[in-house]
Amino acid sequence: EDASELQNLDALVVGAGFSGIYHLHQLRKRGFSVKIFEAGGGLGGTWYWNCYPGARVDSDFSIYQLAMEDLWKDWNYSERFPDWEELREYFHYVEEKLNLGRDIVLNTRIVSAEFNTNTDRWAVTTQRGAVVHPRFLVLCTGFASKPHIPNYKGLATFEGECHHTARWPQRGVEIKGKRVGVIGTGASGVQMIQESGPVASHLTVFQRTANLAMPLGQHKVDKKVQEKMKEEILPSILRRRLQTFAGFHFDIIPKSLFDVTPEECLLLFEDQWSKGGFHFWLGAFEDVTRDQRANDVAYKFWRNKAMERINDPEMQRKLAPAVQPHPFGTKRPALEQKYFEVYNQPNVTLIDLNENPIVEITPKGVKTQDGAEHELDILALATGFDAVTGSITQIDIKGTNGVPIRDKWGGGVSTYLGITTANHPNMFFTYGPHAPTAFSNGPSCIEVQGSWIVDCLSRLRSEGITRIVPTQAAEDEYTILIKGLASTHLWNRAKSWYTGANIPGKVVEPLNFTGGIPHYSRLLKECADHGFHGFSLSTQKGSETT
Ligand code: NA7
Repeated sequence: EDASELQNLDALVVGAGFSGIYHLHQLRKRGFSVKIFEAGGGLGGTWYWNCYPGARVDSDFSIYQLAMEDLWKDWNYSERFPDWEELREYFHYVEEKLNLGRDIVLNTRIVSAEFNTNTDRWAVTTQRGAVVHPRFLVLCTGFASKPHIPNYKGLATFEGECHHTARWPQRGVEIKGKRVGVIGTGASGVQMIQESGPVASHLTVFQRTANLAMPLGQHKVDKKVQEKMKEEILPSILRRRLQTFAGFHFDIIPKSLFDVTPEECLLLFEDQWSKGGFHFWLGAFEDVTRDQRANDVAYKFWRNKAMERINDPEMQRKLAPAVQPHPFGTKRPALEQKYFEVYNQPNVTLIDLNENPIVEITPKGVKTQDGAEHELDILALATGFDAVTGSITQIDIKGTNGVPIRDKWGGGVSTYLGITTANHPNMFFTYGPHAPTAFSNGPSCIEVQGSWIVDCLSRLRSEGITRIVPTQAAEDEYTILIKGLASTHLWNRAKSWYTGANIPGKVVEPLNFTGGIPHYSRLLKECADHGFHGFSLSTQKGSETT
């Protein structure tokens, strides 16, 4: 790299997933000098790291793309829910189409950053010790880039192959004919389990909480059908995303489940169920995630559907408990294809960790409290992430008050607009804390936040402003709003990454903006329309503006 070019960067973008490439392209287009530093060996973010067997997206192909530059015109997905390999091809396509590669530095992890108040620039240090000094730091690190590996006794002694799902070897691992163990039944675990069950010699699943999984509804997408869709409705679908609660092409039903007759409700449930995807969750009556009584109706429907597919009563009891493990939809339901059928296979064992916890990992496998040693060749840790905040707090980013972000958020997260945080000037983050992250289609959330950030930087430049930082008061107010919005619903009744409850010792609090995309967009717009209300803006004396 040309050293001087890197020293005078207007913006350093961290991460080359959807958000990173959006920012690179849009900022470059407006004449900013920008680079992406990406820790992985390729583009794609989540789809670079998550290459475990069966990894695929849970958003329909039509909404899982960037709307900018009419990229969709020359791209076709082959399946309704594309897998990681096809998603990587999509990133490759975008990279070539927009000529992004020349400004992306791969295999480069950021380890620390400190803002220099004399120059209004960040000093950002990479793992190899290189330091760059961008005006703006844009963290496009996603919500799931810090894997969580439970602290099992003996984990390092295991003699087979053991990998976290998000650190699955890029070379792949042969699971056919092997004794496979999977710990965790979140979205990743469910995908890995349904892929392993049919091919492994034996599959042992270690489950702590039953996943209230719903049918994916996968199918091939014909090229002709897709071309027709592009001519007719795809542009509308892409715009529609930003008008719905979760950034999907369908929306929550704005009425109570009890406003309709039980018959109408049942027929509607059946209809949503048959559509596959998240219709039954993100297209539900508005009170399903708000009112326990409405939630009970949805859970009962879900349970009947699951029970029909499981043969053994013991399996039924563990996978579809009579008492719901948490209100339906307050924890991310997985989307599955043959998940429940896997448990009808004779080569599959399901351990309920509440009844029979893991005691230790041995050289041969996993030992449970009942004394059994489950022998394995491959152990997959589908144990999730220090989600939402971990992607940012794993970088040593020092505030202007000397407090690292890890410590600042250690007692609870506070942000302004889910995009910035006090004492960290000229730093933006996307698809992270206090944004619609957990309840949104990634590209939708990213386009809302990204367009705001790009406009903000353009305006600062035209007004000669070199520093922007939210006030503590604005941050406090926004953080109260986040808590208020979450408190009206049942979200806190589930232990999950939505609230940090999945990580031992992490403060349990709402980590997401739960008011939906349109509400969130409105807040961003109001802020910008009122001269970046809640921020203090300043200009470095004598500094040449970017
Ligand atoms: P998740 O959804 O956080 O799932 C992690 C799973 O691992 C979940 O079933 C956990 O059980 C289980 N887990 C975590 N720690 C342990 C320990 N110590 N012992 C046993 N089991 C454990 O992560 P995913 O990767 O599946 O999905 C993350 C998101 O990516 C997903 O929501 C989508 O948005 C895409 P628990 O449920 O906490 O009892």
